[in-house]
Amino acid sequence: MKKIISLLLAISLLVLAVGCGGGDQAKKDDAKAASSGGKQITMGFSQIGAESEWRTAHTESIKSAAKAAGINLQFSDAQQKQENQIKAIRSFIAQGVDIIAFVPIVETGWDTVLKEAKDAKIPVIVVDRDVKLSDESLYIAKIGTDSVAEGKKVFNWIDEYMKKENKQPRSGDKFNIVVLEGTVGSSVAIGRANGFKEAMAAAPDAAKYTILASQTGEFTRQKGQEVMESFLKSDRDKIDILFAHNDDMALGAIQAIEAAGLKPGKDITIISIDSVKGMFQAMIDGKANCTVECNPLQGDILMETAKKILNKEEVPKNVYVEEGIFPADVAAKTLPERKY
Ligand code: GYE
Repeated sequence: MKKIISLLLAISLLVLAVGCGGGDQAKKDDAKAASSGGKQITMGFSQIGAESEWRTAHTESIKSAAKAAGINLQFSDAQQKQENQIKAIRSFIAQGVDIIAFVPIVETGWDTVLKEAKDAKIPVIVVDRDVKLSDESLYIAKIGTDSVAEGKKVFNWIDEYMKKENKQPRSGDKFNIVVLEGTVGSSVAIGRANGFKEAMAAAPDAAKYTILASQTGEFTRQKGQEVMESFLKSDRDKIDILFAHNDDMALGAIQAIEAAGLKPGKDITIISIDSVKGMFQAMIDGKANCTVECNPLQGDILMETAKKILNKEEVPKNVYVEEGIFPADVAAKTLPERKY
């Protein structure tokens, strides 16, 4: 099923790319397509904030895609607070926008406000993260990434790498893992943690690994550094592996590891998720080992989906964007091709 959706996505992105390649005429056509019944489409979009390099790329993708599609975007930044997102969605409803899209900072607590949107007959698209609702019909479509799959990829890569490099635990007989988690209650932090643990439990050599400590670093560089400092204070000579739920926290942690007199990427194997340019540079510098891709370029598919919904066309309930994995040995070759 996922393969089919990926294929459909690839086809629609291709169609989009072709559609955008025709210069002025293509732009005029897009603008025409973006108006329903002669009126320009207005989309209310609630973003969660600007906590990471990934988020900056995500916001940029949404804004430029809206422009290219001729959609009037009402953009609101919630500064990491769910209550601000709920306020923004209420104000979009009061304004009577044509469609609402939002990134749910946490999984739960959306039923009431989404019911208000439904009552006002405004369709809702969930972007990037997942929601847990009592009634799935409160949103039309979800566009984003598969965080459970990302967490699994992280563990499986670690297991393969430790064997390939013939790594030995720094103390005792098990590899000690520390985890920097994302925002508490967010679907991505929950999914990445669960995917990682599931893959670990299913591995034939599961007994070789143990999670020594796991704490939130709130997806920021600063908090990642602080929490890693505290991990190192108690377990400096035990930690073998760091799994950070995003690259920014890994980059903060690298500073803490160096300050503790250890070699990031060597004494401690480091893997995180996102694949932003900063992490590629850290890998080129020999300070990190791998990044699992999480694709923030969701703008075009979001605008395309919004137009289809307003044209009363069928859209898939869940669209996952395609994602890769980049170990350090491909970093130098891959960095010039990276778009974020
Ligand atoms: O991994 C992280 C960001 O929701 C997938 O949020 C997104 C995550 C991303 O701040 O860097």
